[in-house]
Amino acid sequence: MLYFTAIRYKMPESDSDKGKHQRFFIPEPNARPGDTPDFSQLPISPVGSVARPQTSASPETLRDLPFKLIRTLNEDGIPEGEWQPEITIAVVRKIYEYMRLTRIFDTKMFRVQRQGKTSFFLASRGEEALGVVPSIALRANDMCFPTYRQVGWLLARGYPLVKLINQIFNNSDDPLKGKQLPVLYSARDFGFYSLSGNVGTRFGHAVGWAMAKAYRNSDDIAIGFIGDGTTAEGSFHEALTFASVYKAPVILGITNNQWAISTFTGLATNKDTTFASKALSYGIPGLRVDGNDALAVYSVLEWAADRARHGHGATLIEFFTYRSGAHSTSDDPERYRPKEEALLWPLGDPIERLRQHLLTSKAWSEEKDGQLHKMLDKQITESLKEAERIGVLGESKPDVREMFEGVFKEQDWRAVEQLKELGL
Ligand SMILES: Cc1ncc(C[n+]2csc(CCOP(=O)(O)OP(=O)(O)O)c2C)c(N)n1
Ligand SMILES: [Mg+2]
Repeated sequence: MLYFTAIRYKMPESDSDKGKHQRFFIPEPNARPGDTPDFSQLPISPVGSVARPQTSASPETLRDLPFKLIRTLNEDGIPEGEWQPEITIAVVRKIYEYMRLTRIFDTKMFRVQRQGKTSFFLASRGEEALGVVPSIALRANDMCFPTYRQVGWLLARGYPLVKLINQIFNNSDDPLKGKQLPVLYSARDFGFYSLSGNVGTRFGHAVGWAMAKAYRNSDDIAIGFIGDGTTAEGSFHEALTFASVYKAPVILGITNNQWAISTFTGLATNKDTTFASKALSYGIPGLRVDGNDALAVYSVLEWAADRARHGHGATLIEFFTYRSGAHSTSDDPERYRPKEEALLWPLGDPIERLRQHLLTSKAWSEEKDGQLHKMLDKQITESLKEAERIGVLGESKPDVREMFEGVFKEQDWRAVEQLKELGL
């Protein structure tokens, strides 16, 4: 067993260094279970304080942006500053509805896993804006290369709930025929590229897809996502090299939710910088945005999409947020972070903040809010019942023959042999 402790390395001593030693450094989060959470050192800019450059601005003029935080909604839910998006109240309401739908869906499906009806589930609690807002801000022909925490994209584009649940149950109507885990969705017609259990693969695929579109003179763009922890993988840097060298029309989003299962952001990047600042060495713009402020998220996406569609290339965006639930149904965050950390996150809850905005802008009421909740809850309960009638985990499954279909254009010899072994 390997123990990481502070190991002392004896360094060559100059006169002034006598007695000093270099210590092997292991980063540690500010607070562990039982400690009081401390967010005082987070680099958070005041609401509305960041200037919005022209979308045609050259990257050299944008070098301070990765160290600021773009925010629009103030404490009263009123937007401030240059990054307020041009958006109608009907679109804001739509964003809000789908964020609420995502939260209810996640909560119910998490419970369903505890009831043994599926093997695994993973929720996007606290990050609902990052699935729903891009889905609405980008066009139907654009393509999202998502992480597993962005089911909101599919919900906002009207992907049938029953189909999602059939996949989660891996029953006979699973649209992916048991080839994928629950939550690893794939829906090309909804602009949602296949998820993969191997984290970090999305960026390279997004850049390649975007390059192919540019090659064909299309103005479709790609958006790819990666988690904070996964930026420590080499594939992140390879994708950025291609994106910047070929000016790929792509938005590259880092979902910085502060945690990578049980490891904190300080293990993926030096605490004295930001994830967005990695853009600087690639010569592309890097933005940091409050991921719990749906209007700010919409605004930066519009900015980056406009650049990509007009030949100005890729933008790296750090969505600064907090994973307020467990990583997945297999995780217990109370073992590695203070229980109350999520509640004390200084940028609040994305759904509550948008609700407050709608209420203060008089475009919404408590009464309508209550009706909406009931309607969404009913929609999910009914879809759940319909999928349960087909069968939950183990009660029903896709035909084994389907496992061999739709993978290779021409059947692979191994699959042919396995089919024979099965007598099919
Ligand atoms: C290539 C690879 N390495 C490790 C894992 C195991 N794993 C799954 S999720 C995860 C943490 C990812 O954290 P982060 O990138 O911050 O994304 P988040 O879940 O916080 O959105 C790890 C290590 C994996 N699925 N794939
Ligand atoms: Mg993370």
